Amino acid sequence: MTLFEDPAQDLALAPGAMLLGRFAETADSALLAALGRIIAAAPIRHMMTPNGGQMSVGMTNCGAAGWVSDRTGYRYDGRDPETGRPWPAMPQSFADLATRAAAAAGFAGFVPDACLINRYTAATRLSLHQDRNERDLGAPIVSVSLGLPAVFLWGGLRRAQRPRRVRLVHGDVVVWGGPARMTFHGIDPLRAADHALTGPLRYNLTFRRAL
Ligand code: MD3
Ligand code: FE
Repeated sequence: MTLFEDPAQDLALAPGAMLLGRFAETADSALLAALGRIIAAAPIRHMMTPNGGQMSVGMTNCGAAGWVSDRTGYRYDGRDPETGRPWPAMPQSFADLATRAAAAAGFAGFVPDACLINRYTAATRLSLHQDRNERDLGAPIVSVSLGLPAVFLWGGLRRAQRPRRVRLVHGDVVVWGGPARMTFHGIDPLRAADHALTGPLRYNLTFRRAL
């Protein structure tokens, strides 16, 4: 037993779910620089939900396919509906990080074809949901947190199950696969603060095998 536990430790949250503490921290500046180029080509927007509401999370995508929500439903689409052009290519540095993280969590050979970029400002939240629009549910999802910390809601396989709360900080990577792939999850309203690299923002990148 250690007296001072390393906060940047890997943690098996559940079978198939692994927190790789600060796995992406050394790459943070490069990731944020690449993110800036993606957002310049495919700006962050607040998508409509099928119910007619607007998402409080700002979103964009890179890669061969991007997650899209509109009045007709949720889907992956090769083009940005705002511009009609293909989403920006996934930077090799993004794909490499996702592949390395998945391998570290026991999912060798993960090659993402979609990266959803979520942007949170103060009070932005993401209600409990499952990610079920991907064609290959056998592949994991890799999530990378950058900027302000957030409280992750981690539920069960049924929506009614009360979620656990897990704090995610800058550089944390979480890999969700196998029996954890269909767990309900969300993000509590973001608390206003100032981060050295992102100011008032939190970004989350989720790497997926969608096509
Ligand atoms: C567990 N994003 O984009 S990341 C999402 O921080 C999403 O922006 C949150 O939920 C965010 O869909 C949470 C952690 C995460 C992502 C995908 C999962 C956990 C997951 C898919 C299945 C199970
Ligand atoms: Fe999700």
